[in-house]
Amino acid sequence: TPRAVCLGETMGLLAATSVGRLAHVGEMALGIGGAESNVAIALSRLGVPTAWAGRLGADAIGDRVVRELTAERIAVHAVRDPDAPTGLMLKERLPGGRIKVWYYRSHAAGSRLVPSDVDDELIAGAELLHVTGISPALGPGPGAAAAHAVAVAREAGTTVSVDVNHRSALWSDAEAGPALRTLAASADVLYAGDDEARLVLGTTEADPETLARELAALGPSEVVIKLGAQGALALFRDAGTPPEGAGSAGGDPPDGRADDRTDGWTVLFEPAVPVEVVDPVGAGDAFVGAHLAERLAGRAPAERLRTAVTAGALMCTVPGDWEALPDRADLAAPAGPDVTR
Ligand code: KDG
Repeated sequence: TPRAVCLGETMGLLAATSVGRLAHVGEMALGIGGAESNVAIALSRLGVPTAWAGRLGADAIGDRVVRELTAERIAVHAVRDPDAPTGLMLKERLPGGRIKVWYYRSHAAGSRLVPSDVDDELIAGAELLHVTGISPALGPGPGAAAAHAVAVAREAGTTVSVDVNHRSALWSDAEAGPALRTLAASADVLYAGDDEARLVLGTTEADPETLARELAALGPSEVVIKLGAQGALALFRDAGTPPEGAGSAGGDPPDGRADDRTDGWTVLFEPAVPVEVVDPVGAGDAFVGAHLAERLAGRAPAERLRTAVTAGALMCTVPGDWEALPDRADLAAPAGPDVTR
């Protein structure tokens, strides 16, 4: 049985193979994409038996999604919708390394996900449920399905992980703010970028630690703020495993990490691994998947954060939303040029 369940929309992904406007580009490479299935792939590659749940068209792209996820050893729990196609996403590669994403997903199968599509037993039998703010952005059905999955998880004692994942192409900030706040409040583990944290909180506050503390006040026992090229900050309730290097003997925290234990919460900072960014899409999912995998492996918060930052950095160095997601061997490999022996 799966230890983790990721619920959301997975689409066909057409990525331009050369730089230029889609008005001119002649060739696109076909693959699949979806934030929640990216996290599922990350978890699976890091050794966590994982399921992905969602709704697909009864079409060839739907078949492609099933094949790819199955090949990643993910248990696919998909409703196949005969009346709607699988959604599509186009990636345009613009000069200067900028990547623009075009969605063709309204009225697609994923937007027609409803609570009755959710397999309650699958979620109740797992240790972790992962959902994102993309589901409520897709419409009331997927939003209700995610909320239902979260309710089932909470009832069963399954840990709820939420990545805010605000998609401004899908809904306005004004609509998203309150809905994302409700979802965030239902999480045990919450992931947000600093901009997303401000949107959820309706604040202009800039300091990541304050953002994390205000998000934790909504309910989560662990909040992770993704700071992109800066790194990441985690705030967690002390009840669990003490952070690495924070034993009763005291001593200085490891380099580059702030360790501030007050009021029953600990805050940790992990700087980013500097890399040459080729394609940042999927880096956030790599980060979240790696963090959750380490959590399920019982690793201490500092190690979770370090692995997450490493996985996110690795993902930035290659094109593709998920293909480069690391396995354990990739994470253990030393940084530097690849040497073929
Ligand atoms: O996080 C990467 C995702 O953005 C991508 O793979 C597709 O789910 C996706 C989305 O909604 O943008």
